Amino acid sequence: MVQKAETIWFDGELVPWDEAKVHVLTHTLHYGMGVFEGIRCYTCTDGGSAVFRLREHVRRLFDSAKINEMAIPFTEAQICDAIVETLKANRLAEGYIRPLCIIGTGVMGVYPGDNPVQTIIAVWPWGAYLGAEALEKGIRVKTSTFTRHHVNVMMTKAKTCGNYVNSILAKREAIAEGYNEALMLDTEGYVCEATGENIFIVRDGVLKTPPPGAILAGITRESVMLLAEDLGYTVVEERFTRDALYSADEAFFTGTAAEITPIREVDRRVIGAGKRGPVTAALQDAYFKVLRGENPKYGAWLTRYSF
Ligand code: PPE
Repeated sequence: MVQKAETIWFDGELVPWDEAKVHVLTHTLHYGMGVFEGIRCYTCTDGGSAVFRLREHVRRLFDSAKINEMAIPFTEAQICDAIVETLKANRLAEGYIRPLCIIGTGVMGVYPGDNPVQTIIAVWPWGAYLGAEALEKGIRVKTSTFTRHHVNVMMTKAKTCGNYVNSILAKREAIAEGYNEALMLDTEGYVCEATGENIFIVRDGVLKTPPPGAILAGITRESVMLLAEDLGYTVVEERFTRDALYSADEAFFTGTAAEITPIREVDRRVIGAGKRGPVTAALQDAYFKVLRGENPKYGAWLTRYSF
């Protein structure tokens, strides 16, 4: 169960958690055209808290809305401010932030007409996405029978609600078969991403991640690429096949929710030593230092707040 907070920001007002409701004829409920973000905030070592890469996430929310021809009746700056206001109102020092824009009621039918775009911002405490042990021990992954979206079937650069039906199908299948997460291939059979994470492999100290294409270009992915270069690793954006993953020294997923999660097994093949590898561990360490405000080089990635 999601851990309740007190209030949810709803079109400019903070409303009590239990009263943040929409009508059953909300267009998005029927057809899936909505856009959202997932953002995390962390407590900092020197006190207070910080939202990680707030502006980049809010920018992607607006990009997603533009791609889907949804006009958000707020500015990016207003949404950034509203997120901080919601965190403070709920006194949330560390957790997850979920902005969501939906198409409201009005006409029914696929064509959404002039139905209003409604915006909510919910925040709640959320621990490790793939379980407490996952960050340390790694997870077991299975290649999905479901293919990731083709770039001309869904707009893969948009974080659209409906895109996640494909993710849910794959995730349910993986969990039902005893795995923690699904690996999704693109329509040509190359490794693409997971249901809510990007993927990296490491071989001989070189990191590889699929290029922007059918993937959601993750903000964690970009952050990890920069941190890996700081640590002296070469990073290439290049397509690779599942057999390259099977024979990698290390593999890991990145995402706001999943952070940096090691992969210890794929399709019954043990990856590397079958536990978190040294490159993954070094990147986790560098990433958490940034999130906790311990790396001044990336101070601009943090929006500080306290209450
Ligand atoms: N690919 C997909 C499909 C995806 O949903 C995410 C984020 C990523 C890659 C990584 O993107 P970024 O967070 O910018 O590094 N998935 C969000 C939703 C997860 C959920 O279950 O809901 C997240 O991590 O917040």
